[in-house]
Amino acid sequence: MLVTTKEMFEKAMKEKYAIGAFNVNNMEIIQGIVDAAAECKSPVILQASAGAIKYARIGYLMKMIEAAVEEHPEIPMAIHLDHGPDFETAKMCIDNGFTSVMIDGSKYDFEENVRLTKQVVDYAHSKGVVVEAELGKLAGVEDDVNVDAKDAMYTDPAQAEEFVKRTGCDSLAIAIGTSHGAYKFKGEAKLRFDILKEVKERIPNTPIVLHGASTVIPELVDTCNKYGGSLPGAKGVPDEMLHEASISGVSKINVDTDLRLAMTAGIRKELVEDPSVFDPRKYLGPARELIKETVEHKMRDVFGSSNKI
Ligand code: PH4
Ligand code: ZN
Repeated sequence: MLVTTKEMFEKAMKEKYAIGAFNVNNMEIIQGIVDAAAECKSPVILQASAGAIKYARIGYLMKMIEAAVEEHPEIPMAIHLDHGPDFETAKMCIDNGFTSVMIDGSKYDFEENVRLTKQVVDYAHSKGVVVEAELGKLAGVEDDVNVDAKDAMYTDPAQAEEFVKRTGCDSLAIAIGTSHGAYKFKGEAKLRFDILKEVKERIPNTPIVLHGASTVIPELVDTCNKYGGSLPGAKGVPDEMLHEASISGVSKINVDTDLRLAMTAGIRKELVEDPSVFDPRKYLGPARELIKETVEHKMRDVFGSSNKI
């Protein structure tokens, strides 16, 4: 059934687990994710970025998600706008049936982020839709960035408290050292759990969101590389850290890169192993299966959302 993330997060916060939010761009990705959720009996968030909406077109995305909801009526599913860039995009998604939207004002200064977020919150709440906002910078924390600059990127817990109070947002994405993509850390992976703890102390009732949280699963990277890809030095957030986050107050964990890797690994392997293949079902089918296995692993072994419907 289609639900808002509000109901999902209430249960997740009480029972200390996280819900996976997986980026969708086409049918095989949607089916792989939803089949995994059904197998694990897990709630799931399907999220689309502005880029995904431009690529797949909003009508197609909504109809495919509608089909997924019909196929699995027992699974709580939310449809969420990821990184909404402006009020107009958020409004368009709300008007098209999304159950939650993110407004990403993190590129603006604090006051402008508050203003924009509040504008989206007012419209969304009037339509029964919930809002995720972001505070702090998710830019890759590079080795050569000096300590002061690194500290400026992380979310300031006191500001987070003020931000939530002034905007009325329903959940908050924070920066504690993750970043988007396949190259998150140059050296050892490190997340600022101390900042997460302080944020939770200040806003215990606000669900916290972790972006840029793919593991960059080494087996998938190896398969890509083995079959002609080139992803040297790719590195993500280890499963153990994501598990710790999910029992420490993070309620939503975003995953896109691992799905991209699964899809690419599956397609590369099939095409290289049998160069005579030209039926897309022959390589998209195995790729969809690899996405399903990847999502199942996260729900069951890392996020703890299995059997939580
Ligand atoms: N996201 C995914 C953003 C995808 O414009 P676009 O479709 O490329 O945007 O919000 C994440 O937090 C994913 O994190 P990951 O890269 O670690 O999977
Ligand atoms: Zn993100």
